[in-house]
Amino acid sequence: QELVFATNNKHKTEEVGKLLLNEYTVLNLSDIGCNVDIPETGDTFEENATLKSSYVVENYQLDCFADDSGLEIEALNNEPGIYSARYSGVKDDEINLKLVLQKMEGQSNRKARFKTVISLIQGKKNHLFEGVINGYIRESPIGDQGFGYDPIFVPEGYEQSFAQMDMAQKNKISHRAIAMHKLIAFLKEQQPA
Ligand code: ITT
Repeated sequence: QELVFATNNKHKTEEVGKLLLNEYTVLNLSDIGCNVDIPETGDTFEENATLKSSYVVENYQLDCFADDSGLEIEALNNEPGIYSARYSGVKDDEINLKLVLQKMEGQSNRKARFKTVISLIQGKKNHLFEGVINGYIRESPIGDQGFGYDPIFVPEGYEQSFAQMDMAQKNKISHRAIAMHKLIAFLKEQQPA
């Protein structure tokens, strides 16, 4: 069965694809011929996830889900939050990560969390699923796997950053995996016995 995932982010597609393996084939925006960077003008993860899923429903008449996520850092009043993808003003993971480290210089409270909200639109109804993982921000980046802020985020109870984990390991604990498991459970409930 095919499932449309309204994203342009290849890393998200890969992580989500692995979680849905054997159950669904994931099609991202380019797979359905959509080459638009859907505007994220909302004030919350919920609103932005819904803007992305609704865009596909309205323009392609396909049921679809979308993921809006970000890093919330306690000492920065939960920034970058919904601005995670463009914290510095540009959509460049490396520059945005550097800006976070700069703002966190000398800061002793390193607590942070990653959050994902998934919006699934099925039959015109919007269903929201959330995933959160707590952790802390390192003083310097480490690791070369994953994407975004992974090299500076260490999940609670672990020594390694997300970027030092392979995808299978990150997928066991991540914010995105937690939200996806809720989505998968919901989809299973929908299927006739
Ligand atoms: P789409 O909107 O096309 O899905 P995007 O990259 O713009 O892709 P978001 O608007 O949700 O996605 O922005 C989330 C940003 O937060 C993303 O660009 C990363 O910098 C960061 N981020 C999200 N999930 C992450 C993860 O699992 N690991 C590291 N950084 C993450």
